[in-house]
Amino acid sequence: MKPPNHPKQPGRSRGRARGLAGGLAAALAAVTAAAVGLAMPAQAASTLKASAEARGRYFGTALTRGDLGNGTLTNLAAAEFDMVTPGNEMKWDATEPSRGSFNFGSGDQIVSFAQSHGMRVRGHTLVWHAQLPAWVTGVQLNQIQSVMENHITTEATHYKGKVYSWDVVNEPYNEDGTLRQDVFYKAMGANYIANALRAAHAADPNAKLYINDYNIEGINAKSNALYSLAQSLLSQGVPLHGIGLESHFVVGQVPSSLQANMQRFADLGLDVAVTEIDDRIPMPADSSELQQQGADYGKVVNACLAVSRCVGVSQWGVDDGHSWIPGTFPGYGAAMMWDSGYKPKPAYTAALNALNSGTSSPSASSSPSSSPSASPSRSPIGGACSATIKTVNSWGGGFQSEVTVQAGSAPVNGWTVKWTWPGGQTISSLWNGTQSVSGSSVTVRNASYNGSLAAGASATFGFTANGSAATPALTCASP
Ligand code: 9MR
Repeated sequence: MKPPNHPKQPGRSRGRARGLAGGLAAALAAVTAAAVGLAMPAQAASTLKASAEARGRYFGTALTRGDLGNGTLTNLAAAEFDMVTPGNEMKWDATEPSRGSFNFGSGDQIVSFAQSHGMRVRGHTLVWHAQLPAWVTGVQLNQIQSVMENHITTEATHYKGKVYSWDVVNEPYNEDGTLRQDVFYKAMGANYIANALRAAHAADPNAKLYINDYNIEGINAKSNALYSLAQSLLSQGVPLHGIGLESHFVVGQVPSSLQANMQRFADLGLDVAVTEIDDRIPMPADSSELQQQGADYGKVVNACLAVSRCVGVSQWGVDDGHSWIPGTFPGYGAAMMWDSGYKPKPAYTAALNALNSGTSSPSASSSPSSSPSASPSRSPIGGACSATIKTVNSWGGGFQSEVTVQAGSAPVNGWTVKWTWPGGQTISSLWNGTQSVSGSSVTVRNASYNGSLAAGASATFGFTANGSAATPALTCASP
């Protein structure tokens, strides 16, 4: 199936990620939050979904039915994401391949995967010029409205109560802000959009109804046209609830007006969501481009966090090995937060740090220390704190761990966790704490925002490391 034409954006830049040391960045974020009265997350977390939930957001991914057969990919998706968009399975060609004959089998499989992992679903998509079976364009124009409404009603009724939202109308605009002259427009003019939204609302009154498009992330002719349409639809009482910003970016080219653009739609009373983010890099990607990609992801997450009606961010896929980008943009790739070996990239750490601290700067720095320690697995019962470690992901040559620090029977104000690596492991990136390393000994202290724990309360920090996954004995102390 031919993908939509996403014009390549010229003039890519090769910037560098911001280089604030993590402790300083976290401290600045905390001070800024305190100064303006913003709430910091009650507890910074170590997965995208937990960190997003702590900020009242979701973090999603797109999955196809083919992906469901890949255990590594689905385990990672279930660990990190709490929202799923079916990549292809709810599109018209999949659900009504011939007139009046509906097939929801593949979409249902995505829904049941999501439900069994506590994830919600963004329905995608009811009306779109692409992945539209040929029979639709063969229908007489005076029958298109009833064909469209029947499709919407049948599909949205089938998934009633099972989807959080619907991309009711997908990619309706040309780049110059005119509406595409597709079969729906030819039959109904611009009214097809209101008709589609009304039909979807009648079928599933609780689903959030979206118009979704690409190249509308910044303020430009296309987003201006959508903004005018949204104003007009709302003034007519049409059930439009949100705007989906697909966000298929080129590295270094996240528009500077992203947040302002989100905010103007939010100010109309609409939700906004980043629905399909990826950030493609000319291949081969070098390390400065991967750092810039991290800055890009951080910028997008921070924009979403800054706009209270931005409900969440979804990446279009999980790892570089399954992304649509190389097939559609030859010469580009590496657009995801995980590489093709499922190893998290700087973009993952940047997104997580942005969620946890309001900054996309890295939160860890390595510096030598001379305080190796003994390693009982826990402090004594009733002691200041205890710490436990688990492996949350691993790949060839590396792994990701989460450490939970729990206060004992009294509150703690500051904590220090120490361990010794058994087999030459080295931390590559750490969040929600500050580390110092001496040979095989690691010391991690709390970040500025997660050191104070009530009796029995816990905080987590996480890291990625090189080497074989290991769960060394930890000590925890409160200074
Ligand atoms: O990821 C989808 C890919 O498998 C399909 O071949 C392609 C066909 O159009 O659609 C892709 O998903 C698109 C999404 O539905 C709408 N926005 C752009 C996405 C990437 O092309």
